[in-house]
Amino acid sequence: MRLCGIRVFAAVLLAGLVSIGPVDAVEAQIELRGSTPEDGAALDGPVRTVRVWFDKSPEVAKSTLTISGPGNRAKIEGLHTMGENDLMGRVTGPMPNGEWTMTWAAVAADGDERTGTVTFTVQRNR
Ligand SMILES: [Cu+2]
Repeated sequence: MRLCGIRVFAAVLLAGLVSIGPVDAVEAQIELRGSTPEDGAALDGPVRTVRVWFDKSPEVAKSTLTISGPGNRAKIEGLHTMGENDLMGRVTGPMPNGEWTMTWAAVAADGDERTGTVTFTVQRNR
Protein backbone atom coordinates (compact mmCIF):
# COMPACT_ATOMS: atom_id res chain seq x y z
CA MET A 1 0.00 0.00 0.00
CA ARG A 2 1.09 3.54 -0.64
CA LEU A 3 1.34 4.45 3.04
CA CYS A 4 3.93 1.82 3.69
CA GLY A 5 6.90 3.38 1.95
CA ILE A 6 8.63 4.00 5.27
CA ARG A 7 8.19 0.42 6.35
CA VAL A 8 11.82 -0.57 5.88
CA PHE A 9 12.99 2.50 7.73
CA ALA A 10 10.46 1.74 10.46
CA ALA A 11 11.69 -1.84 10.79
CA VAL A 12 15.22 -0.59 11.30
CA LEU A 13 13.99 1.93 13.84
CA LEU A 14 11.99 -0.74 15.64
CA ALA A 15 14.99 -3.05 15.78
CA GLY A 16 16.86 -0.27 17.51
CA LEU A 17 14.05 0.29 19.98
CA VAL A 18 13.99 -3.34 21.06
CA SER A 19 17.33 -2.84 22.75
CA ILE A 20 16.03 -0.10 25.06
CA GLY A 21 15.61 -2.46 27.99
CA PRO A 22 13.33 -4.76 29.95
CA VAL A 23 9.68 -3.89 30.45
CA ASP A 24 8.85 -2.76 33.96
CA ALA A 25 6.64 -5.60 35.22
CA VAL A 26 4.81 -3.26 37.62
CA GLU A 27 3.68 -1.03 34.76
CA ALA A 28 0.80 -2.80 33.05
CA GLN A 29 -0.40 0.03 30.86
CA ILE A 30 0.33 0.18 27.19
CA GLU A 31 3.53 2.16 26.68
CA LEU A 32 4.85 4.25 23.85
CA ARG A 33 8.07 2.83 22.43
CA GLY A 34 8.77 5.20 19.59
CA SER A 35 7.34 7.45 16.94
CA THR A 36 7.80 8.95 13.51
CA PRO A 37 8.46 11.83 13.74
CA GLU A 38 10.43 11.28 16.92
CA ASP A 39 9.61 13.32 19.99
CA GLY A 40 11.63 16.53 19.81
CA ALA A 41 12.41 16.17 16.12
CA ALA A 42 13.24 19.26 14.05
CA LEU A 43 11.93 18.71 10.53
CA ASP A 44 12.73 20.76 7.43
CA GLY A 45 9.31 20.18 5.92
CA PRO A 46 5.86 18.75 6.56
CA VAL A 47 5.31 15.06 7.23
CA ARG A 48 2.96 12.98 5.11
CA THR A 49 2.76 9.89 7.33
CA VAL A 50 2.99 9.49 11.07
CA ARG A 51 3.44 6.40 13.17
CA VAL A 52 3.64 5.48 16.85
CA TRP A 53 4.83 2.18 18.35
CA PHE A 54 3.87 0.56 21.63
CA ASP A 55 4.96 -2.36 23.79
CA LYS A 56 1.82 -4.25 22.76
CA SER A 57 -0.75 -4.21 20.04
CA PRO A 58 -3.23 -1.29 20.10
CA GLU A 59 -6.83 -1.76 18.98
CA VAL A 60 -7.20 0.57 16.02
CA ALA A 61 -10.96 0.99 16.44
CA LYS A 62 -10.56 2.23 20.02
CA SER A 63 -7.38 4.22 19.56
CA THR A 64 -6.89 7.71 18.19
CA LEU A 65 -4.05 9.75 16.75
CA THR A 66 -4.51 13.48 16.23
CA ILE A 67 -2.28 16.39 15.35
CA SER A 68 -2.39 20.06 16.22
CA GLY A 69 -0.23 23.02 15.35
CA PRO A 70 -0.18 26.42 13.65
CA GLY A 71 -3.49 26.96 11.88
CA ASN A 72 -4.81 23.57 13.00
CA ARG A 73 -5.72 22.51 9.49
CA ALA A 74 -3.62 19.36 9.25
CA LYS A 75 -5.42 16.12 10.05
CA ILE A 76 -4.43 12.50 10.46
CA GLU A 77 -6.57 10.21 8.32
CA GLY A 78 -6.74 6.52 7.56
CA LEU A 79 -5.61 5.29 10.97
CA HIS A 80 -4.45 1.68 10.74
CA THR A 81 -1.84 -0.68 12.07
CA MET A 82 0.99 -2.36 10.21
CA GLY A 83 0.78 -5.25 12.66
CA GLU A 84 3.93 -4.17 14.51
CA ASN A 85 2.33 -2.86 17.74
CA ASP A 86 1.82 0.39 15.91
CA LEU A 87 -0.67 2.96 14.74
CA MET A 88 -0.09 4.69 11.43
CA GLY A 89 -1.89 7.37 9.47
CA ARG A 90 -1.42 9.90 6.71
CA VAL A 91 -1.36 13.63 7.23
CA THR A 92 -3.58 15.78 5.06
CA GLY A 93 -3.84 19.55 4.97
CA PRO A 94 -1.25 22.29 5.29
CA MET A 95 1.47 22.06 7.91
CA PRO A 96 2.97 25.52 8.43
CA ASN A 97 6.26 26.09 10.20
CA GLY A 98 6.08 25.91 13.97
CA GLU A 99 5.62 23.48 16.83
CA TRP A 100 3.33 20.52 16.26
CA THR A 101 1.88 18.12 18.79
CA MET A 102 0.75 14.62 17.98
CA THR A 103 -1.62 13.24 20.61
CA TRP A 104 -2.16 9.52 20.87
CA ALA A 105 -4.70 7.54 22.84
CA ALA A 106 -4.12 3.80 22.70
CA VAL A 107 -6.24 0.96 24.01
CA ALA A 108 -4.74 -2.52 24.12
CA ALA A 109 -6.67 -5.74 23.61
CA ASP A 110 -6.59 -6.36 27.37
CA GLY A 111 -8.15 -2.97 28.04
CA ASP A 112 -5.02 -1.09 29.03
CA GLU A 113 -5.34 2.50 28.00
CA ARG A 114 -3.00 5.43 27.95
CA THR A 115 -2.62 8.78 26.24
CA GLY A 116 0.39 10.89 25.51
CA THR A 117 1.92 13.41 23.19
CA VAL A 118 4.85 13.69 20.80
CA THR A 119 6.03 17.16 19.86
CA PHE A 120 8.18 18.21 16.92
CA THR A 121 8.90 21.33 14.94
CA VAL A 122 8.59 22.07 11.23
CA GLN A 123 10.95 24.70 9.85
CA ARG A 124 11.42 24.93 6.11
CA ASN A 125 14.87 26.01 5.00
CA ARG A 126 13.61 28.23 2.21
CU1 LIG B 1 0.81 1.65 6.49
